[in-house]
Amino acid sequence: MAEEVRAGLSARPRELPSKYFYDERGSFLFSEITRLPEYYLTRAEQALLERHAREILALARPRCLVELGPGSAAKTRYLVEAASQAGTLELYVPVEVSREAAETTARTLREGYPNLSIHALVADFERHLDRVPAKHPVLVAFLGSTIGNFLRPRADALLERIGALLGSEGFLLLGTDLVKERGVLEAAYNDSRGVTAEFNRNLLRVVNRGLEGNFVPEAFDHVAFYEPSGQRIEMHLRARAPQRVRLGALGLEFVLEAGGTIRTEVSAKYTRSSVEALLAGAGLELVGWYEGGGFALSLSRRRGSARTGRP
Ligand code: AVJ
Repeated sequence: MAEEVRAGLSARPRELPSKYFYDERGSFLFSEITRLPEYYLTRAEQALLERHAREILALARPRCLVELGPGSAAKTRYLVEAASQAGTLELYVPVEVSREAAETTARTLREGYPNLSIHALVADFERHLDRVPAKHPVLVAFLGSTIGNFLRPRADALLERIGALLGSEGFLLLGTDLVKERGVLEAAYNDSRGVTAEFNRNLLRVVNRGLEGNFVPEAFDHVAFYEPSGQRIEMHLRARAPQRVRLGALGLEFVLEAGGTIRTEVSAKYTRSSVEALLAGAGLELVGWYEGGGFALSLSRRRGSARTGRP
């Protein structure tokens, strides 16, 4: 965290890594976000999983399901349920930065599926995918449009590592939010109850705690807007008044001028062709596309993969 925060705050625009939103309070706030009327993403993806999980699992027939950043296991259930119907699944590996979230996910699934082996991996999936104890064939689930948090070329590098994990037999199930009317996108990140604003400010609390910081979260405004040229939502925090920021653990001190901003998240929006291009850049090819409610699931595998993908 120290090195990422130091690098982010010296960059322009100033940035903080969005993976640190999710401490206990942040995870709670995010689960509140998923229930907001404006935040359609989670409901849309769940509906797609409900409708298509069986077909997807019948194609992929994995022995091992690896889920990157599952958070709460709400969506995982559809996959595990469908996989146990396909009769192939032996091992579930949630990969989570947050130990609490990893353990909660593992516990929830252990109750429902006593015969499934679960190996929770507390790790940053951008760095430690090589630690995944995969049994092949594997299905990697990367849901929630979390891929959208990574700007290119970071997204490309991540997908390449996922491709390596898939090997010649594996499949990737990727959730991506779709480009749509600006008003709909911006409302999803500017909810009327201000939950997203609190979620955004929570990042400063996490950084304060981790790095002996003195950010005053209440002194920042939440700013979220669609950036059409990059096809992405950006979230920023904007200082209402000048602040002298100190991060004790970094020996870092700087002045944030009034109106100065820190970018806390990018959330890319896609089209079918931009998803295909992103996958192709990592040597992956699309084998299934499921779209609805402004969201899409794509199933892909390595180009020239050994398996036909037939049930
Ligand atoms: C969980 C990262 C996909 O980008 O939409 C929700 C997080 N940020 N509201 C997203 C989020 C603001 C979310 N992801």
